[in-house]
Amino acid sequence: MFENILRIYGLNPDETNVQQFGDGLINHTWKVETKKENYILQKVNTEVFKKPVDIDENLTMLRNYLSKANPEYLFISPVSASNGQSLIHTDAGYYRLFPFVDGSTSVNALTSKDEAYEAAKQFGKFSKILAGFKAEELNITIPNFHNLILRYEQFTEACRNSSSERLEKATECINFINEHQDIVNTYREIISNKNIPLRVIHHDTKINNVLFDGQNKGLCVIDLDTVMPGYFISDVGDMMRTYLCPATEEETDFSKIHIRKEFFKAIYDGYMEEMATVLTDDEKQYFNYAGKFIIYMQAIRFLADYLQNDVYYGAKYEDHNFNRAKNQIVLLQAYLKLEKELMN
Ligand code: ADP
Ligand code: GN1
Ligand code: MG
Repeated sequence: MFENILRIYGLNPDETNVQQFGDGLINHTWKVETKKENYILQKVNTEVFKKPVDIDENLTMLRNYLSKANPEYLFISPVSASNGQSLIHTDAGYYRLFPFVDGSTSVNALTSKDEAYEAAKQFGKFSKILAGFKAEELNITIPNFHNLILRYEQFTEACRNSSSERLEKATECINFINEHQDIVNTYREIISNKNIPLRVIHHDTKINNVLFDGQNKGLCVIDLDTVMPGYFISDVGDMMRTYLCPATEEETDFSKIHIRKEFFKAIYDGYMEEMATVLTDDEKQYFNYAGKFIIYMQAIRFLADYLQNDVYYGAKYEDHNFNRAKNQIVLLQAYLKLEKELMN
């Protein structure tokens, strides 16, 4: 299956080793090893990204801007195939190839607060260098991706259309989501505040979208498919969702879910080291709202997917998305308990 694709990139299939790689939920990712170099091959999920060309154009715009604004910045550009294209379209789908960052690692959960600091700094640096880029020039690769008002509407729609069996199982979770609609109302406030601008936002700052070197220093951010105009709460919030807790969203032993306060400080320090001079005073007021915004939205997204028979995230076992939603609700409960103390 890969032979044709590898040849388009000028690689000899007989001299390459191709293995599935990473834990991304959306695209298919493989590591391609050759005698000379290693690569990451990805098949774009076109159920999620309806127009892969839009992503490819965004990557080109970002690369062009970053190479001038900060030539030292490590930006992982897709490799051009022999036809000169960085996105290839075959009968099997859309593919792109990235250079594998040698010596890099990625993790699904953080063990030290220094890693949280490093990762937050990498995402902060990305937004800071791009602060002069006109965010509205980017293509919108997933419309309304982090629009919480719409996500809430999709969730209520999913409740209406769910099977009675799944609806019954999810009742407690659904009630929790409905009782916390104040989180949606705060989002309304934010988007109508003229002092909270749309910026170039990564929109997927979970921990396995940062590469680390062998000494656990942040190297660069990856997974740029959802880089779009957005609000800073999206990036800060997903860091809180995935760095504060020692357990991942896959954990089903919910007793392992708790918030590590010192990791909050590490996120704040790392991100603010880059972004303190960029964010407005109004944005800074919402720093700790960011955590509940994204955890709540992720709970809604997993729960809505469960109610719709797992069409978006897929499920590796029967109640997978139900458990992920419950996990995120437990995380949100823990976050809400500590919310007032976190900034101190
Ligand atoms: P997805 O959209 O499915 O999450 P990612 O682009 O995040 O896909 O890639 C999945 C995983 O592959 C990452 O978490 C990381 O471990 C690894 N990866 C991706 N790009 C590179 C790269 N250029 N060098 C090294 N590892 C990479
Ligand atoms: C998806 O692609 P990946 O695995 O980095 C998802 C994110 C979710 C995340 C939850 C395009 O991210 O929004 O937060 O799963 N990406 C898309 O793990 O939906
Ligand atoms: Mg990813």
